[in-house]
Amino acid sequence: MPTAQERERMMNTPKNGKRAVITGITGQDGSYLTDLLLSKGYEVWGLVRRSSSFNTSRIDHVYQDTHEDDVRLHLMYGDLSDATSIYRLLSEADPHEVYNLAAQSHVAVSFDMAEYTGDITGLGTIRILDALRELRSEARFYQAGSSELYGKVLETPQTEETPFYPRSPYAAAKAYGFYVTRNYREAYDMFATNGILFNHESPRRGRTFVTRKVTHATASISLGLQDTVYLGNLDAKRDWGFAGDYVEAMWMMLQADKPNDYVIATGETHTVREFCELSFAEVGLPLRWEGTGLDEKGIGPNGQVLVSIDPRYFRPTEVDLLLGNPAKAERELGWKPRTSFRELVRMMVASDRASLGGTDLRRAA
Ligand code: NDP
Ligand code: GDR
Repeated sequence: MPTAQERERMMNTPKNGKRAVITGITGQDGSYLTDLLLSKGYEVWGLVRRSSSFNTSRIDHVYQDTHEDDVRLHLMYGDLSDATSIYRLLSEADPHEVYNLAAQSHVAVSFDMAEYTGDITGLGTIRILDALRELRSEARFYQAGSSELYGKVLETPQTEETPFYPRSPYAAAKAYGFYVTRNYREAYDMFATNGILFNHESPRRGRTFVTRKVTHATASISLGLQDTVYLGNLDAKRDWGFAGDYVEAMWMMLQADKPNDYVIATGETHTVREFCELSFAEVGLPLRWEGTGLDEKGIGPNGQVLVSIDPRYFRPTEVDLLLGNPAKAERELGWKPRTSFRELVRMMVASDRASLGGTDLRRAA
């Protein structure tokens, strides 16, 4: 989370007269984008789902009571399944920019909730585009596309020209969102842009995604609170970047002269196994691997089993390898990733250790 000083700076930047709507504001990316836009002087309007428990922890540090003066962050209840709530938010906020980040974003869950994923992750996009059209809004629109679109990859590295081959209900729904965004750009001359973002992680990543699951388990095991973490496919390769860098790319895409589609990636790929190795090494527990297939284990220095396989985490169809080429984004937007893979793992482990009451081992050393 930002320091008190950073928050102070963020909330006290003079307004720049621009309003942005963010769907998915309570998620990982929504929270980083909110920090970024507030620090640039935007007024931010977020769509929040009703939940029986609080679901705003990632944006609590910038929450403002509506009774305060000069409120910069407005939250409205709504849901991407509910066109009326989307329309109401857009008409009230009258935004200059709209970032559609809301989604049922978990690939494995999309196999269990395929229809729901299609409704939110796919149709949710058209509900926003249609509301903008009805309102005759001139807002610039960002659609959160995904490297999952490439699925069973047809070339490596993947670029904006690489054909799609979705491998899950989630990816198929994102393909719909991608194509309607492009279609509304062409049909109605809307400023509608697709970001094709490769995996990006952070201390605010949901704990059921593999990186955070591993860094949280690393912290927990290092503090004696857990023995083993159970994972699925250790051989999957991903191009992992830092979410804080990636939300800057989203903003840059909407400042461009023309709408377009951009790959945002680091240009490096690593296996889940390598991620585990770096993560456990951070807390002084170097891993060695023993066994194969379902019997493979990650063993710690004293022979303890730190990583084990649970086939429950295998997917009916897997995406084996993702590696993006962000050259177009660098050339046209001037965007480049700033955080290395090692720095990302280190940041996540340190944050998880701190949240569990442990010290930062590097500082202590
Ligand atoms: P998260 O899962 O962290 O956040 C998803 C957000 O969507 C949450 O705010 C969630 O609300 C909200 N949401 C879910 N369902 C609905 C609904 N029915 N109506 C309204 N809001 C809903 O995702 P990320 O922040 O990681 O990702 C942001 C977007 O980028 C997503 O669209 C994702 O698919 C896409 N993406 C992400 C990548 C990544 O590596 N992180 C890579 C490429 C694309 P709540 O908090 O209440 O659950
Ligand atoms: P992904 O992210 O499916 O790429 O989607 P996730 O972290 O869930 O999986 C990455 C890879 O790790 C393998 N894996 C496991 N995954 C999870 N969740 N849990 C495990 O225990 C585990 N063990 C191994 C997976 O099989 C997979 O190969 C993320 C989401 O943010 C999407 O919304 C986004 O579009 C894509 O990234 C780009």
